[in-house]
Amino acid sequence: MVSKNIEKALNNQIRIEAESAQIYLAMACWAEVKGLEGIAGFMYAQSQEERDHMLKLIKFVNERGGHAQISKLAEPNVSFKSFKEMFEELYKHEVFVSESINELVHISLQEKDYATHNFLQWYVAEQIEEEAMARTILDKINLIGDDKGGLYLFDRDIVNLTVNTAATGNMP
Ligand code: OFO
Repeated sequence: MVSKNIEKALNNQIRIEAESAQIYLAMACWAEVKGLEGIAGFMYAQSQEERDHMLKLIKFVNERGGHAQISKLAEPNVSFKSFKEMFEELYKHEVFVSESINELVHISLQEKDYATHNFLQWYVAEQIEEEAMARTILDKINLIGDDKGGLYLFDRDIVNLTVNTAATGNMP
């Protein structure tokens, strides 16, 4: 059984994961209309992963005697100055999500809710992976600079990153 306090904190995380899915969906659309198909594919996959993160939390809350709340979401940013700026936003957002997961872990320990604490370890590991991936992408973007040929190759190669993350099994 989850306490009211834990239920509220988990529901807040459900909203954050849902907003993450929307944020990356908007990024996918921006890239797609710009003809950056590889980047769009990557963002669509990221968005789907976030939806899976949300669903995994929803199931957990409902199974533990709570009631998962589907709430109103903040509108995502729909346009970007550059694809670099877009990936910087993705990285910043992932850092924010990690902080939010850390806070959840902290609350679960305070409440001695070891089941929730154990459940959250999957998210802790996932965030390490996502932050590392975002940093790797930003490093590559900084290498490319303004080189159009570099952008072409980046857009082509990011597909492999999408495949790799899908293969590591992020499904709930
Ligand atoms: Fe990328 O954040 Fe979910 O957990």
